[in-house]
This record gives sequence, C-alpha cells and structure tokens, in this order.
Amino acid sequence: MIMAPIKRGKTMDDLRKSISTEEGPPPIEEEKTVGTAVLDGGTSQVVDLNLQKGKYAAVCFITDRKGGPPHAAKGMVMEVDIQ
Ligand SMILES: [Cu+2]
Repeated sequence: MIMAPIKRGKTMDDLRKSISTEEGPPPIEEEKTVGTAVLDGGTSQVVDLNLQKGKYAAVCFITDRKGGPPHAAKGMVMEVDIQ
C-alpha cells in the first residue's frame, strides 16, 4: 500500500480517473508518498507512518500473482483524512 497526499483542489474521483486512464500527471504529491512492504498471504505487518495533516489516498498498486491490472484499478483505493 502507498499513502499519498492528494494535491490541493483534487479529489479521489480525479485519482480514480487517473488510475483507470493512465493519462496525465496523477493528482497526488508523489515526493511525499510513503509505502509499506509487500507481504505474502497469511502474514501481517504493523507500521508507523509519519504523515502530515491532510487528505491522503491509500492505494494498492500490486497485481494478482497471475497478472492483470493493479488492485487500484479494481477499486483498492481509499481516502484517509489525517487530522
Ligand atoms: Cu492489493
């Protein structure tokens, strides 16, 4: 999973559109994006993420083992409001 600040004036709909069309710059602040490790099934992880206040997108760009689109294109995208 990555946690990416959503650019000012942009929305989750803008991000979903960007992911599905792969066109234009993504509406996230890429230089402030943090990510977690990729884990095997049945394992777990606890992480501390040092995030500034604001709206973030939690996004999974992993694909299934057999390939196909990244999970983000299948809807594995969520908005998180850091207070
Ligand atoms: Cu996923």
